[in-house]
Amino acid sequence: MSRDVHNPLLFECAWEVANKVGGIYTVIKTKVPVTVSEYGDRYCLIGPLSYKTAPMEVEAEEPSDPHLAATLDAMRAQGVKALYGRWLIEGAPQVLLFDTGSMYSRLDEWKGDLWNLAGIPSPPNDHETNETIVFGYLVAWFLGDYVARQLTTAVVAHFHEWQAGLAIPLCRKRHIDVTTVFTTHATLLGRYLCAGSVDFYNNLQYFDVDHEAGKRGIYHRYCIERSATHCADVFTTVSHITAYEAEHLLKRKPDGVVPNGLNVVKFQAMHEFQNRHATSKAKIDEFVRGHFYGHYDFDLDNTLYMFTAGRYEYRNKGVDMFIEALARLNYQLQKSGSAVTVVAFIIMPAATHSYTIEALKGQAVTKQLRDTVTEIQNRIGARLFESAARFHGDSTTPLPTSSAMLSDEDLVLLKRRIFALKRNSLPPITTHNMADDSGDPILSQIRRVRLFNDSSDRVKIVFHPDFLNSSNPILGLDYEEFVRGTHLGVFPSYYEPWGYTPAECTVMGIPSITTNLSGFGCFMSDLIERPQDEGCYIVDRRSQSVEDAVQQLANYMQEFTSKTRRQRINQRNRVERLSPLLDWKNLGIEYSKSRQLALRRAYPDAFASNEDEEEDYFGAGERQGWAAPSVPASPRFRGTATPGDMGTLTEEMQRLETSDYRGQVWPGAHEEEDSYPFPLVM
Ligand code: G6P
Ligand code: 1S3
Repeated sequence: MSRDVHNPLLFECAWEVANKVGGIYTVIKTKVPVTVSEYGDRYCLIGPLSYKTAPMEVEAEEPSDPHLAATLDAMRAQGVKALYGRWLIEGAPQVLLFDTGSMYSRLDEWKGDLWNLAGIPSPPNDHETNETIVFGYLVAWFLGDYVARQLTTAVVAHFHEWQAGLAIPLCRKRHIDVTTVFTTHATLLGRYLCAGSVDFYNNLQYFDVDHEAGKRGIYHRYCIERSATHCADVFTTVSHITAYEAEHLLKRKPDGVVPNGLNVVKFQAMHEFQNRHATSKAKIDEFVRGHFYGHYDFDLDNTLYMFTAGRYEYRNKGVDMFIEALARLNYQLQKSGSAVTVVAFIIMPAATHSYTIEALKGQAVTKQLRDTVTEIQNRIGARLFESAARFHGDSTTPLPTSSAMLSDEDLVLLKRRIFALKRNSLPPITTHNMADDSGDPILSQIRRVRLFNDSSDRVKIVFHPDFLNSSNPILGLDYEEFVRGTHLGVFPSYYEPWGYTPAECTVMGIPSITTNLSGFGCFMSDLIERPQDEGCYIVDRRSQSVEDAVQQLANYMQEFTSKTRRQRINQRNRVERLSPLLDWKNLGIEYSKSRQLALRRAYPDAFASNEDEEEDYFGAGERQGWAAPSVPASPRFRGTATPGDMGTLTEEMQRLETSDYRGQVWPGAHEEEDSYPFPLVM
């Protein structure tokens, strides 16, 4: 019996469904509204059941699809615990979460099966791999049972990253009638190799992958990743740079690139995002006054907030380069006698014990001072009013004088608060007690470049080794609110398949610096002629030395500090105009294409009589809702490029050679212009 391929069902499976760990959560969550608008209730996400977060994220309900209900009943009868319901996010999609813990009793059996079926080994004490195996077997079980009951409609099963990808080889080996898509957001080996001291990009094609994986103790994980890659009907990744990496490290050329988008929210009032910048900045000002108490000798009106943020991958996320460039910026600002102060924040979760006493004290003493000033202000107000109200117009009721308004008691109280601000030490670099203070790479580098928050330093540093949260007693802002209040995001990554942090800055109208080794950086420079003119600076970490790249970063930052407020406001407007480039409403089409390709590969006969329709589907006419940012001061786009053009998701890609990745000139690849099927500048 043939299945309906025109209204397929979609199961999208990831370890981060309703379970926030990192960037994949953002991909899935922000993409839901466009996927729901395409699939409605034919869409269901599958993830692991975390009893800690699921109650907040998911509302349980009964499945309306009788086949799905029957499948779950059958699985539950064998001891599987699962939660089915609605994920409480925009789009409210159906979600199915499996409790891996409920099936650990079968772990050994499944490990044996995996070895017999695919020759994939699994060492005993790797918890992450055990989770991956149990989860993969549960998902394959579910899909196999489901399509044995539901026989009329084609099923697309889309998997993200190796941790959710094990079901793919199982589906293939068991001939489960679904079509599969595998999207990788990085490669295991790439991440490991880059974190070491390897010249990664110049040697990509020469690595002995099995040997390298074995050396790092990740051979079994690598096997899972590689088998998911090879068994999927369609293989995609998030950027051209990672496509190139995947081709060499996973040995399959991706069918296409599916750039990550965001759910761009447009405010009613055009300048609302500027107002939000000012409001959030005022909250950061408040923190800074407290943190630098006793050394608050700089002008907040002439202070710029720069930051970097992300998972703590010191070298991969370019924190090494950021700190070195800050030291150079400090020197340049001191030498030029600049009145500007830069406060650079590093927001990266690390192992900590608690907040430092100093950090808490800073906020406490400034709060006390503020409360006292407010009390005195109220008393002065009352005295002032009283005295003014008593005026009769003769000399017995003199006009109020300023000296009579501040009482001796108030003055004493005020002095006590002021003296409490005295401090013998410099403002601390970090807000927390670090578990490994002496060995921490970020702190070590800060010590090496001697950025100690001295009064003479024009660049101050605050290392906040934890996620931000509005209920945080020290820096009480949510991440989004914090970003809005800053002036510049700095993300000089060495390994960054996409990089949501600069993308998030862009949609909030905050300029950022990234590199041409990040998927996002490459994406922007592929689309825009002079990204730096649009507040999207890209450091060249590919073709110049580390020394030159650091200097370029320091120069970009210094150039930024020389802007006037008016110039910064204009630049924020320009940055914010780039948001449509990153909107899922425009980028979601690449995911649609990948699913179509998967269906065509799995069910070629169903499409044979309908070729015209397919041609049209992949044609330019399908770019939904794409509108280039409007005049005035629109960025100059490269030719007719649109996000749709960025995608390369065609069968054609499989026939192309290594050198064909957009915008890349890689060692060993053909370097002649002619070898590019997609000209860099159209
Ligand atoms: C926004 C607000 C302005 C404010 C400005 C500060 O544009 O609408 O009222 O003056 O931010 O910009 P700055 O770059 O100095 O933080
Ligand atoms: C990965 O998360 P990461 O920070 O480990 O996936 C993200 C989503 O695709 C991507 O933005 C990031 O570059 C990758 O590295």
